Amino acid sequence: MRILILGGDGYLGWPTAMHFSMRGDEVMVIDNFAKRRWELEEGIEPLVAVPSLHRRIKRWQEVTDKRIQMEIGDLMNHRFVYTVFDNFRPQAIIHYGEQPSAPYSMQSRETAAFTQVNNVVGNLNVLFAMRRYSPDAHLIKLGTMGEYGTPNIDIEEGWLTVNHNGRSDTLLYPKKPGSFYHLSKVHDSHNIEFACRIWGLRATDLNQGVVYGIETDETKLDEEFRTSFHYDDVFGTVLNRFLAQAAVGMPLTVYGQGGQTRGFLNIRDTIQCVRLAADKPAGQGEFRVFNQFTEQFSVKQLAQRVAAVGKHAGVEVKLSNVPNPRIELEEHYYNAKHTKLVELGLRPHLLTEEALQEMFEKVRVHSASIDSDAFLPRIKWAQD
Ligand code: USQ
Repeated sequence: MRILILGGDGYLGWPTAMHFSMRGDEVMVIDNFAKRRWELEEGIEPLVAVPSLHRRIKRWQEVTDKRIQMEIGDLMNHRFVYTVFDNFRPQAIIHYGEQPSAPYSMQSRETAAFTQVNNVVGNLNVLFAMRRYSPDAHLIKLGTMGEYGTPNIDIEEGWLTVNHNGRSDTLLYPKKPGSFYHLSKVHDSHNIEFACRIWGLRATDLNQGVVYGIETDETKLDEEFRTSFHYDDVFGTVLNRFLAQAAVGMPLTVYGQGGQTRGFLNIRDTIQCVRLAADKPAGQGEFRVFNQFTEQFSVKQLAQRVAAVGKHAGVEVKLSNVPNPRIELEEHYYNAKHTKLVELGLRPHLLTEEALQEMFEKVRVHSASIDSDAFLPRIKWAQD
């Protein structure tokens, strides 16, 4: 299959590119290196420096004798997007190419506006390019479980059948997201559903939970294939942050009461889910939504489990209830369906004690380079 990966330099995009290339697909990655620029702006670095994309692709060819193609450019530039689609004619497009951080989007008017324009317009350009050059291609779009928020009813996979005043219809599930970033993904979902409905495009929206983990089968093949692991307050997701905090014996930053419950998945399962979606594409005109996570935990439960793993390794780790910089429910109902990917064959890598211990040790090896200034949350959702 000819697979175009948008955001191929990122935490998830690069391991995905290696995975499809390894199994023999023709892979092209696109990136504009915006994430590397945001890291400089925010004064943060990944746990281990990540070699340039050029270098990783060159090394990939040396080690595996397989070629990953690359185009450097911005999805906001529709001429660039059109040229790529015209030349490559993808059969599947895996779209990770967006600003992925909720805190970044809540930093200022400028970063909120940037996040929404960047994500929404970039995605629109992809939809128009598909219509023009690859109308039969399958869009696999990374959405987020955060689109739903934490409603006081069960969360369905994308759609909800509503009975109202004696009539019934199946509508996109109502959204109650918690940041301007999460809202950008809501807007994307609506635009994609509309494009499927009016132009007959095919798309799978993967509403992904919080990803954790440091390696995949392919990143392990060579030192230079590592992916970008963040533990800072802007790009670090909660479990990755807790692992880094525990590795240096710092208290775990549980925001507020820690009753916030979310769906989680291992980075290996991100790759697996995307592959399952690619291999069993949506039908022409179909907008398909899968909730992509394997287990749910509260923040407090996760912190307690990481502290136990630290203790087992001889590190005393405390939990610290820091004032919550976000506006979110800290105790709430949470029951999100997630059966569709399992029906397609997903075999989850669950968060066992062994898996946690292994990740903890992998992070601990690099503890000397961990900057503990990156642990405290600097960005608040509301002014004091
Ligand atoms: N949290 C803490 N302590 C921390 C960091 C986070 O208690 O040090 C809490 C937050 O308050 C929140 C939960 O952990 O309740 C998750 O926060 P997060 O930073 O791990 O995740 P989030 O901001 O929701 O965003 C991440 C990714 C985003 C993806 C989303 C999936 O950055 O790209 O869309 O996870 S989900 O959360 O399911 O919407």
